Amino acid sequence: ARDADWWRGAVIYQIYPRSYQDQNGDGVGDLVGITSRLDYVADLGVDAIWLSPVFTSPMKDFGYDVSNYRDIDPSFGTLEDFDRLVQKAHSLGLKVIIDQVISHSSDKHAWFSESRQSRTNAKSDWYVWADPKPDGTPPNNWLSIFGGSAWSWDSRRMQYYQHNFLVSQPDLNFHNPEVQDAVLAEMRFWLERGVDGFRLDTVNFYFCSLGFEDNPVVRPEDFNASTAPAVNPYNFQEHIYDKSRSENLAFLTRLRALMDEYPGTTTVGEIGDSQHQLELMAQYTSGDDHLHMAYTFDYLGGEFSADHFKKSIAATESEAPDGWICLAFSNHDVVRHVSRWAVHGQEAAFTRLAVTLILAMRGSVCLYQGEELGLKEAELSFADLVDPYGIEFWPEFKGRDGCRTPMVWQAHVRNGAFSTAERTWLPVPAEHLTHAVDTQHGVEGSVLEFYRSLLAFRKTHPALAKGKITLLESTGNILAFTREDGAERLFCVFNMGDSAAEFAIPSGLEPHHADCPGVIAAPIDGELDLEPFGAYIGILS
Ligand code: TEU
Repeated sequence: ARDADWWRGAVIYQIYPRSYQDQNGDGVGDLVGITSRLDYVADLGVDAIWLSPVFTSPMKDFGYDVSNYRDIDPSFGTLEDFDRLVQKAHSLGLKVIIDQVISHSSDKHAWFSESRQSRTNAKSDWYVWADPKPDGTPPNNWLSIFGGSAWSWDSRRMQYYQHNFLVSQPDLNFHNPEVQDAVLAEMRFWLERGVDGFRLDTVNFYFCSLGFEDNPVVRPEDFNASTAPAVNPYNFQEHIYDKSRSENLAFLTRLRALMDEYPGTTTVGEIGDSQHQLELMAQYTSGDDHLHMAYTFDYLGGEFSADHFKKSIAATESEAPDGWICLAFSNHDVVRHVSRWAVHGQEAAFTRLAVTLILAMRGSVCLYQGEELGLKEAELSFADLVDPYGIEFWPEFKGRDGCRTPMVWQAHVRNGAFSTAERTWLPVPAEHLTHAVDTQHGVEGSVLEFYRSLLAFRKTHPALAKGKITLLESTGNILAFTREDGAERLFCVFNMGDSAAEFAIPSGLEPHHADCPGVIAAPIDGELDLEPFGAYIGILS
């Protein structure tokens, strides 16, 4: 029987296709390569994979600029390769979530080629076009996240088009119902092919204000975007007109109706670059007529401290008690969490604590390829960079290449056995080779085996996946909560600091040993002594 709710509390493993496994030797990962590694993925004990985009693309933003939503980019393979990947995944019990980048397309998409021909053609209104100001300058002060104005001049239409990211990523006009119909039809194409869901890129960017009002300019100290670098002028605007419009809810209802035609499928929306990310998450995941899940940059950008996590958990539970958050500490857009939350000399303990924590919090979980090996951010030189975002803001912001380097499978094989090519699209860091899969597989005490045993532990404790979360009072570096569903109640305590700490167990609670991997602490006289970055998970009767 199909469990239509499989996504609640599911663990999703994100694969960045350019960097997982190259099978044809061109230095770029591909679908056949990924398929050959799915046994490894299934063996980890995750429920699903999320594939970053594999569609036809000029690769200006490495796949997040799609020029044909219905085909596979030749560098990744063919539609047949895709079908075989899905088949293999399903045979291993893995769901397949693909990335849909519909807020914008590539400027090489046929829709945009047509739209830019004239102001009167059938698709003239498919993108966000606007007249210049009388002096010829852009319609307003909106900025692109990747640098410069959000407007580019088109000399044929004698108008500007809007783009939130690269000049080559023109923004689709969702106010036009034909555009909504068109993107939903593209999604149906993949549902018919058997995918289990979509990760929706920049789901809060679909609608901008067609009044084209200037965004308010704010002082640097008043704006606190979680991930955009401080050197980026985008940080010094309050983005109230260029995205996150309320019209989006009605569109998400249409999208959900499509998903509901394919029972057992799911959606996870990415809510980025917003000061109101929690409110948006609450709205977008409310009821059963919007998204199934969403993630924000709260844990991808915020600090690693008990205070921050307490606040975020409390806010999520009060703002979006029914919403299903998708938790992630790392992905293809941010510095790998072991490096981002720099923990001098205690990486081993930190890595274990972080995954124990994320697998204990309420939500579904995205793990990012390589974190199960304990990989740190790759240190690259400017000459190595390919990410336009990093190239633009170097050296204050080093971009996203450092988290996108190839997966390392074998320590003593060229390119870590990722590829036989002379040169790979991003270098394989020598430091990563010492963490390669073959150095950890089956090795007791390795990070990889720790992830595996913890994922197995989670499977046998349904309260961790689907239970309600209740914060317990704590001070200092301690974060404590219970997880509870009908059948069981768990008691979870985390020392998020790099020195030992103690926690007095609230009276009335008597936790018992739960056999959670990595837990060495045991309550003595109502007190828990936790090592630096130590965790405790026990069963309450
Ligand atoms: O990211 C959207 C987004 O919010 C980014 O600005 C994010 O904050 C930034 O990359 C963090 O460093 C999505 C994709 O995940 C990203 O890879 C794409 O480049 C972007 O959309 C444009 O499609």
